[in-house]
Amino acid sequence: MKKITTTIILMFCMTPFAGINAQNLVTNGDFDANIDGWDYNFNNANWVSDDGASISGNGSFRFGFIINNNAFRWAASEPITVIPGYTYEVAVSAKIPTSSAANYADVLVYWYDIGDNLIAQDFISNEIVPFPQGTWQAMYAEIKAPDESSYSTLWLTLSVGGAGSADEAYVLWDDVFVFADTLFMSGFE
Ligand SMILES: [Ca+2]
Repeated sequence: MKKITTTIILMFCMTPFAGINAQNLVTNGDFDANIDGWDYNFNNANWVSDDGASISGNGSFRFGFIINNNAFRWAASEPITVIPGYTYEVAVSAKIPTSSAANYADVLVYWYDIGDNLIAQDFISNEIVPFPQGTWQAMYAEIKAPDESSYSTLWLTLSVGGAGSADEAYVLWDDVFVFADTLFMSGFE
C-alpha cells in the first residue's frame, strides 16, 4: 500500500494541479472555438482566435468596458455542481494587454445553496501588484465547498481602480479549470 501511495503522490507532483487528467467542471473553459457558455453581462465581448494561455493555447475570451470610478465588470461561468466539504482546485489564466486600461484581473467564486441563495464567496488573485501587463498570468487556489452548498459560479472580474478611465479596460481569459480534488476525496484510505 505504501508503494502505491508514493506512486500516486509522484504522479500528482508532475502536474501543475492534481486534477489535470480529471474532468474540467467548467463549461468551455479553454475557449478553443468560441465563448459559448459564458454570461458576459453586457460587456464588449468576443472570441480571440490567435492568443491563448499555455495549457489550451490559441483561443481566448476577451471582454471589457469603459469603467468609471471603482466599478468592476464581470463575466460568469455556467453553474458548477459541487459537493459540500469537497476541496476544489481552481486555475485561471488572464492577460491584461498593454493597451488596456485595466489594472486588476481577479476571480470570484460564488457558492449557492439548493434554493439559489448566495451563502459564501472566495476571492482568487495572482497576488502580484501591480498586475504585470502583456503576459499571461496564472491564478490558482484550492477552496472548500461550504456546508449546504449546491453549486458555484466563477466570475472573471476586471477593474481599473481609483477614478476609472476613459479608455476601455479589457482582459483576455483562458484555461479556466475547476477540478474536484480526488486527493482529498479518497484520503488514500
Ligand atoms: Ca485557449
